[in-house]
Amino acid sequence: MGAGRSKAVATGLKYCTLWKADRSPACRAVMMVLDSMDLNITEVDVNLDKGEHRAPEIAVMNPLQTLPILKDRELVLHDSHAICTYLVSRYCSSSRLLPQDPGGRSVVDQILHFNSSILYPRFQAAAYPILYENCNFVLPQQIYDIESAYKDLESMLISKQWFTGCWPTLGDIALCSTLSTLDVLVPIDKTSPGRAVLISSLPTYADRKICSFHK
Ligand SMILES: N[C@@H](CCC(=O)N[C@@H](CS)C(=O)NCC(=O)O)C(=O)O
Repeated sequence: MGAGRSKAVATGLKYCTLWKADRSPACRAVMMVLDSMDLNITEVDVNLDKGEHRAPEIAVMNPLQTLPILKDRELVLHDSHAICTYLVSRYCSSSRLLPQDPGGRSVVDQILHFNSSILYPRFQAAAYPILYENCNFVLPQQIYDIESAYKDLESMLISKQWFTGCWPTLGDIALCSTLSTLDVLVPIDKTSPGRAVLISSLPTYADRKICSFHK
């Protein structure tokens, strides 16, 4: 596992370690949040294809045997949404990524729940047969479900540039990370104006950044 390939920069958060796989949208969301706060932590690459996430030292931290996993001193978290909200609440002085007022916070939570309960499971239903069952195409039901999620997202963006309002927040990062992988599985039609807005909000994985959020 990652020990040999881990990146120990640890400028700001020297007690934090993230176990991650770059192909995972959940992991990339955490990495984008870190980037957007200009924070570095120790990153450990875990190879999902080799089943490294099921190794005993991982299972002891996360009984669900999924990535990402964040450890900050004695605290261990294993859900990307919880990790992102923790990192921002703990280490970000600005409230732009995660508003502190109850109304603004609820709007972000609402989007995070949409990602966690609707979009991410649809990504998994489409990707897992390809990743783990030798299937080499996305099944018709999964295409239908993902297309219908695209329609819902398009509606959520009417008269808004970002899912949570006037600027991008944690909710946008989580959705955009999932969407960037979904777009590979079921391409988003770039010719429709609503879909063009959707695609324009996608991050380029190359630099893991959507934009500078915290300023
Ligand atoms: N709700 C979790 C989902 C985490 C998850 O399912 N991660 C996937 C990678 S995208 C995983 O580790 N899967 C284990 C596997 O493929 O066996 C989160 O947001 O962190």
